[in-house]
Amino acid sequence: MMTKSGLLRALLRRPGLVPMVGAHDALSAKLIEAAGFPVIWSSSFAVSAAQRAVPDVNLLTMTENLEAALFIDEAVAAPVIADVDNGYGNVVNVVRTVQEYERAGIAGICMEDNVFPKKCSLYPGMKRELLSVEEFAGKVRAAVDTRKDPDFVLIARVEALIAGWGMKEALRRAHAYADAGADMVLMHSKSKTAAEILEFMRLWDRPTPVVVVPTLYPSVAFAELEGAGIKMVIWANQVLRGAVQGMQQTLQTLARERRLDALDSHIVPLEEIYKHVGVDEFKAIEDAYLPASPGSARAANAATPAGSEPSPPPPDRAVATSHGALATTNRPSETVTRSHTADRPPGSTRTASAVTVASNTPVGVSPAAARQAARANQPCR
Ligand code: SPV
Ligand code: MG
Repeated sequence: MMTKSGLLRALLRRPGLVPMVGAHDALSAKLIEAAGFPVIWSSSFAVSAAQRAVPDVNLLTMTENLEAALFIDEAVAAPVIADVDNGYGNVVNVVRTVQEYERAGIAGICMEDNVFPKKCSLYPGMKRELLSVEEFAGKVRAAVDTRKDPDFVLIARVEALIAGWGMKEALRRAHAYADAGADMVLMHSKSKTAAEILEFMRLWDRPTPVVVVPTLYPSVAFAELEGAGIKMVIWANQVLRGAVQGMQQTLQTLARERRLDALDSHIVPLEEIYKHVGVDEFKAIEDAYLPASPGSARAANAATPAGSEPSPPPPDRAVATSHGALATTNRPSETVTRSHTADRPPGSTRTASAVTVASNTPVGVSPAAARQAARANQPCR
C-alpha cells in the first residue's frame, strides 16, 4: 500500500496547481476530503482557534499540534501536510519535530522562518522578527537530514514579505531555503492583491515549486495562480470561518425562536453526522463480534425491568463496560496505556497503567476510534 507521503509526492508530480484546504479537527478534515479536495492542511491558525480558542502565537506545544494533526490524519485517506510553525524552538526542536511527525505518518510539514514565539502572519499591526537566513537554512538542512522517508515533504516558508522586508530579501531567503534542500518554498504575502506574489513568480528562477496562501488577496483566481506556475495553494481557514458563521446563525435563530424546528434550514439532519462518524461501521462491528447469547451482559441488561438497576458486568468485561468506550482492537490483543484516569467511575480502584483488552471484549467504539482514544493519551508514540 502506498504511504501517504508517497501519495502526496505522486500528486505533486502531476502537472497543475494543487489545492490544499485547512482543517481544524477530524470532522472538518473528513468534510474536506468528502468535498473532493486531495490534500489537507493541518492549520495552526485553525487548530489554535477551534480547539483552544487561543491566538495562533505558538501557545500550543508541539505535542498538542501533533495530536491535532494525528486526529486529522486518521480521519482521512488523503495526505496531510502539517503546519509546524517555526519548529517549536531552535534547530534541536526541529529535529524532534521532524522525527515525531514523520513517525506519526504525516505526509509532510511546513516550517516558517519566524522566531519563537511566532505571531500569526495575518494579524495586523504586529512588530515582526525573523530568524537570520543562516539560522533558518540550518533548520531546513537539519529537517532534510533528519527525515528517513525521502517522500516526507518539507516546505520552507518565507515570511519576509509579511514582515515588510521587501522582495529582495524574500528572494534571498527563498533561494537559501531551496539550496538547503526544501522540497517546496511557501511565499507568504499580506498584500491585498496577488500582484506581489505574481511578481515573485516572475523573479523566481529555481525549479523548487512554490506554495501560496491567498487569504489576504482572496480575489485571485485559481487559473491565475496556476498560470503563474505556482504548484500549491492553501485555502487555510475558510472552512473554520464558514463553520463559525453557521454556528452563529444557528444560535441567533435558536435564541430568537426558542424551538428546535426553527433550525431545520440551518442544520444538517442527524443522519449526516451519523454518516461522517461511521455509525453504520460501528453497528457492523457489534453485529459481527458482540455475542448475543442469553448469558451475556447485554442480554441480561436488556432484560432488566425499567427503573431497576442493571446487573453489574461480569469481571472479564469490566474494562469495557464500566469505563464506557475504553478500547478494543481488531488484533488478538492489544495493550492500551492510559495516562490519566479522569473517566474512572467513583470508587474504582484500577490504577492508571496498562490495560490489556482481549479481542472479544464487547466494543463501545470502532477500532479506529479506539486507536484514536489511545492516541489521545499518547500523542507522542
Ligand atoms: C495557518 O493556516 O495556520 C497558516 C497560514 O499558517 S496563515 O494563517 O496565513 O499564517
Ligand atoms: Mg500557521
